[in-house]
This record gives sequence, structure tokens and C-alpha cells, in this order.
Amino acid sequence: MHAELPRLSREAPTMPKAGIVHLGLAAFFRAHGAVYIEEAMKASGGDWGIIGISLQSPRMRDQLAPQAFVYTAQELGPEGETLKKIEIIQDVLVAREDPDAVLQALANPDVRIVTLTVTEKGYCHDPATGALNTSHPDIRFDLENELPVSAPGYLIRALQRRKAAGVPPFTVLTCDNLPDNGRLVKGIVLAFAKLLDAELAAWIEDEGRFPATMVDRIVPATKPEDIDALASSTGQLDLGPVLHEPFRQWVVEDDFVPAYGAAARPDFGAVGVELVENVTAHEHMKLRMLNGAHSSLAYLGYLAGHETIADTVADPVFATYVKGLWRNEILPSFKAPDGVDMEAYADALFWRFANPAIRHRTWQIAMDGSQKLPQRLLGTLRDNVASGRSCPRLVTAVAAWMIYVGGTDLNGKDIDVRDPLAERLKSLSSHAGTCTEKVTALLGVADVFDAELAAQLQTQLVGAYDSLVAQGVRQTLGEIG
Ligand code: CS2
Repeated sequence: MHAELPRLSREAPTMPKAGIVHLGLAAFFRAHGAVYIEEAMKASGGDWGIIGISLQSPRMRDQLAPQAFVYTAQELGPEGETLKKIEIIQDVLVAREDPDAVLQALANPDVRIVTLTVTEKGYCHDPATGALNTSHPDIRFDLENELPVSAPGYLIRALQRRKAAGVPPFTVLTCDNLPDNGRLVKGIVLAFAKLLDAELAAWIEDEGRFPATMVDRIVPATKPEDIDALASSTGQLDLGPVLHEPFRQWVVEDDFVPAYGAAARPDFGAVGVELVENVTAHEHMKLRMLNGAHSSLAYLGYLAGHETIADTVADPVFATYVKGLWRNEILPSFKAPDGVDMEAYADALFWRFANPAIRHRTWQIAMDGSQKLPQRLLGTLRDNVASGRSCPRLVTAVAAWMIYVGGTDLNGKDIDVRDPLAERLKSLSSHAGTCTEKVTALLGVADVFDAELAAQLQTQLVGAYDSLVAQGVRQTLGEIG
């Protein structure tokens, strides 16, 4: 594995002071937010070095520490690639190993922003309602202990330290694909704070800020072959490269902690981040169009035997399916952001999905569906049902998810389902006999489906489930047209 090659190293002689702590350091943020922040600092200055936190595993720290936390961002276009060295990360701390060091980093007065990519399940909320799940074991632990384990716990305990030290709060800038993500995190943090200390909650409410954001860049997981290929072509060993598509977008509500004045955020405007008053229209566009289609293609594509999204949309039945999904079922469900041509957006999305250089596995996107379905597919379904529009494509995607979480594919082979509810979903499905009973049992999972929508979808879902089982995926999609 190229162990003989020199390790990638830092070029810049001095490191900028850290102004940001990032919770949940993984490939997406390193290929998206970190790149924008580095560019903004180069363009306009400021101390915006980043300290990354891994909540669980030491893997990221162990990969990056021997190369001074520098890594390669490898942009993969249909016609070739470009490499960029990213030097903005100063350090990576592993929360499991030393929670107090993480709280110290978060309480440091130089830190003015905490960015997060802890994935949907990391917020410990109820996906169907968005509220803090106070019976979540990590939240129960964090309410009792000063050294936390959950992301909300770290935010709260660090804010508590800052308040005690007379330091203003940081801006909490979530970069996860959740609906109304800023307000959702604010609600979670305030609910938690109220259970601890009403004064702390009032202080956070007055002085803290939780701007909502829309983040977009397709970043498949890096594989060992990618590391090898990069080492062969550069002659240097980088154990932590990130691979990404050329496209990127970041829309951020310009609402940062006022106590820091002009030093409250990097000069995002200088590097193409769109600063807006309200991100909702952009968020609907992205979560419904991109992520909704991604999840639909992931379950259906997986069941049809396709390994990646690019392979899936190269199959003509799926190309027709996804275009029909956008045009007939997703586009009519929301108000487009001002000035955005949605037809052009959908066309561009298709080519992003089709980019053969991006090997984004359907299995990877299929993960954590119980946390993703509400904002990706169910909100769209609810709006369509309310307007009397039928949605065979969305319904078929939800039926495919139901088959997927049953843990056996259409050829009887086991599926490695990764989901916080995996065991419960699998057992509900396997204890039910007929397709109708399986659909009914899964529709009863209140963390995912609200009762009203479940009742409205029941009959159509049974039909779609039956058809997928009886005729297979391609035939079912072909019949929808
Ligand atoms: C994907 C996203 O893994 C998934 O669920 O849908 O990570 C997607 O690639 C990004 O949101 C694109 O911005």
C-alpha cells in the first residue's frame, strides 16, 4: 500500500489560529465547508483555522495526524480530475478519548463558530416531529453527566462553560441535510438547556444564533483503491483524501452571533457562498430534488442490482423514472427559490448523477433511511396528497425502502441494512406474513410516518410493494412510464 512513499505534508509555514470547531469530521465537510472556509480566509483573511472533532472513532485523527492534518481534495469531472491540497484543519480530537479536551476547544473564546455534520441520527431527535428525543440513551446520559457523549450534549455543556466564563456563545452552523436545519438544532439545544437550567436556555435564546444552511456537493466514500491510485499518480501517500464532484453550493442564512461584529464569520460572500435571509426555498429544492431522488434511486437501484447512482441512471428505465419523478411529483410540490430555473436545475442534476467518475454506491445512500425519509420523500408526498396529485414514483420508492429494510433482496439475498432502527424494522417485517401486513407494520413506525399520511398511503403502498415483489423493479418502473 505505497508505505515506501513520503507522506503528504504541510506547506504553509504558519497555521492560522482556530476560529471554528467542526463536530463530526468526515468526508463531506472536508470536501465542502472546509474548502470554502480555506478559500474565504485566503481571499479576505481572519483566523478561521478549524479543529475537527470525531465523536466516536479515532480513524480520522490517525489518518490525518501523521500528515499534519493536510489532505487532498480530488475533484472528479466527467472529463478529468484536479487536485487541491487543503491545509485549513489544525488538529483532530477524538471525543470518546478525551471529552474534556473537546469541551475546552469548544469553550475557547477564539472559537466563534461550531459547524456540524453529525448525520441525521446525530441530533438525537425524533425524525417525524423534529423534537429532541429525551428518552434517547445518549441524551439521558448527557443530562446526568458533565462530560457528554452526544453532539447536542457537547454544544450545551460547552455553552454552559462559555456562559460561566463570560464568553459569548458560538454560532451553531449545522451542515446536515435536515429540514429547517438551523431551527431544528436550535429547538433541540433549547429543549436540552431547559431541562438543565432555565437561565442557560434564556441566555442561548438571546445571544446564540443558529442559521439554517443548504449544503450541496456529492462526495462518495473514499475507498482503499482511491488512496492507492492517488499515491501512484502523485508519488506521495495521503491516507485521507476526499473525492468530490465539481459542483458545489452553500446557502447560509446571514445570522451570526452579533457579539463578534465583523469577525463573526469568514468572508463567505467572497467565495460564492450565498448569504440569504431565509434558506427554506433552497432547502426544499435541494432536499426534495437531489436527496429525494438520491434515496429513491438508492433503494430501487439497489434492488435492481445496480452498484452506483451513475450505473442506475445509465439504465434507461431509471433515467425515465427519475426525470418523471422530478417533473411530475417533486417540482410541483414546492416553491422554487427566486431566480432559479428549475428545469435547468433538474437537467444539471441528471448529469451530476450520471457523472461516471463518481462511484457513489446505492448502498451508501440507502443507509439511515428511517432518518432520511421524512424530509426527502414524505414531506413531498404529503404536499402532493393535499393537492390531490397522485405520486406513483414516490410511493414506489417508499415501497422499495420497505422491502430493503426487511433485510432480504428480491432474489432472497441478505442486505446489510445500516440504520439506527434496523433491528426493529427487520423484525416488524419478518413477523408480518403478507405484503399487506408488512406494509401495515412498517407504516406503524411513528418515528418515520405520521398516522394521517400512513392511512392515506396504505393502499397505494401495498400495490407498489406487491408489484415490486411480483414483477421486479424494472418492470414496475416501466409500467409507471
Ligand atoms: C446522499 C447525500 O448519502 C446520501 O444520503 O444523498 O450525501 C448527497 O450526496 C449530498 O447531500 C449531496 O449534496
